[in-house]
Amino acid sequence: MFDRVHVMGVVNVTPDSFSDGGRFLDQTSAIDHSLKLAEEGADIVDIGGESTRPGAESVDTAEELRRVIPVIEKVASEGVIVSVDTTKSEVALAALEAGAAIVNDVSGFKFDPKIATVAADSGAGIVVMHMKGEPRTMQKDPHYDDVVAEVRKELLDMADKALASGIGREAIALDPGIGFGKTTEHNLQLLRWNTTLVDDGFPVVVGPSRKSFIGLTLDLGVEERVEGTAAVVAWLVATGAHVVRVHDVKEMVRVVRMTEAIKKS
Ligand code: HH2
Repeated sequence: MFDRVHVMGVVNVTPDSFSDGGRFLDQTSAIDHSLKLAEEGADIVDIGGESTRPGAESVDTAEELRRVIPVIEKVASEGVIVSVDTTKSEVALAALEAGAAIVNDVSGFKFDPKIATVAADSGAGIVVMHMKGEPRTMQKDPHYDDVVAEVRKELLDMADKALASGIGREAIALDPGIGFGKTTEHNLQLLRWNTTLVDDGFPVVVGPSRKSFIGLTLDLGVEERVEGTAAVVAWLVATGAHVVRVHDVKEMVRVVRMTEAIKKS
């Protein structure tokens, strides 16, 4: 399916993202950072204009378009593969027209089902991610009887929806949504059983980067989670994930290549 694990670099053109909020809000710094991530080895640069951190308020469509479209246009024109991190079909459509190749929908078509049609009509790749609830409230006591089985089933249902909308099987990737309506233990369980999801035959994208389950496990703040992220990335490569979504691209490309070398030896 993939000859090697792909690294997706994160660029948040937002004032309020949990780890890089406000750093790339102006277009020049967002473009420069995107190109830097590509130079450091990102296979895909994921550009988003709305934070989905727990408790985040939503952003209106016009503002999200204003934040991301000029950045996507420029970065894609430099030959970088761009994904757009959005839950809105209007933003997804404009991003694809501006040169994005992939739509990364953290709501898995739940917030705006028309995203599936936009992806189908364009032939773009689509990442469907699992989220329980919505960002404003998702971390208020999330409950599962069996987190691995439930997330897997919901992801396969979303994949069925994507296929029914006319999206090609090869264009669909699944993401368990680390930190989206999950406790630390839920996140650790999903990672522990990553092979279960990988076995379903769709590419698997996972975004553990700097997230609070790492902070809670190691008792570290958001600026000090790079080693914890590295451990998760190594585990994901070892257990068969296809794409890792990370902020620290230079470091994680090295972790990915090293772990792959062991795996392939
Ligand atoms: N996590 C975040 C955002 N988008 N997309 C996918 N496919 N998988 C993820 O795990 C994922 C995602 C949250 O991280 P970040 O973009 O750094 O923060 P924020 O939502 O605050 O902008």
